[in-house]
Amino acid sequence: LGQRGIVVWFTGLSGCGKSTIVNALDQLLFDAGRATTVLDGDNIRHGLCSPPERLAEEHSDEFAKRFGLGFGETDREENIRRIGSVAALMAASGLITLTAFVSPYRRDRDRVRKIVNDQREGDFVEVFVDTPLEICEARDPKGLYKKARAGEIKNFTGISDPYEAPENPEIHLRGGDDRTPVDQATEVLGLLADRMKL
Ligand code: GGZ
Repeated sequence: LGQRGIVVWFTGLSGCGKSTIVNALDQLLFDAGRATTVLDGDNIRHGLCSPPERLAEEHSDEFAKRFGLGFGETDREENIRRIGSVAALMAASGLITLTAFVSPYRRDRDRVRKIVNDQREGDFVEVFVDTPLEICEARDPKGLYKKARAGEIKNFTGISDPYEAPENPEIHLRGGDDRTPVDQATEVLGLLADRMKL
């Protein structure tokens, strides 16, 4: 009972603070002696869900076109499907699996919720990092919003692509307020402690 796995699914706009909170939570769980893993764009979109340009370096153009993923609606759907499947496997093997993806489509997130909860009810925890677009855009840590406004990046969530906010997330964090990422991670940890008898 003390070593059960779970999926903690963070969703929110680029620059909302998902990864920072995930990393703070990962550290808190490590300090509590728990086995965790973190899935985010930095590891997943450079491997399991590489873009076509990258796949084309080692595979045929046809292969890269079929299996490479960008940011169109269907590519995001497949991105979340692959990540959800991996997260479910990791949770089943006892890892606390923290994921940080924009995951803008409700239907895609709800499919992962179902897969994980069908495995064991209560194992999917959705955390909505609700930071206003203006704040994300002002932060713009990678300069992506600027490029999106200039039309240099297409399908950019919040600018030229939709974000469907969760209707019933297990946790709703309001980004851009006075709380630190550690405070926010501590709130999530409290819910995990209840669910998992940490
Ligand atoms: C949204 C994009 C885009 C577009 C590149 N739209 O702040 P970041 O840089 O590190 O997080 C964003 C990340 C989104 O990838 P995900 O795998 O999380 O997306 S999804 O769940 O929707 O499949 C951003 C960067 O990649 N990025 N182009 N067009 N974010």
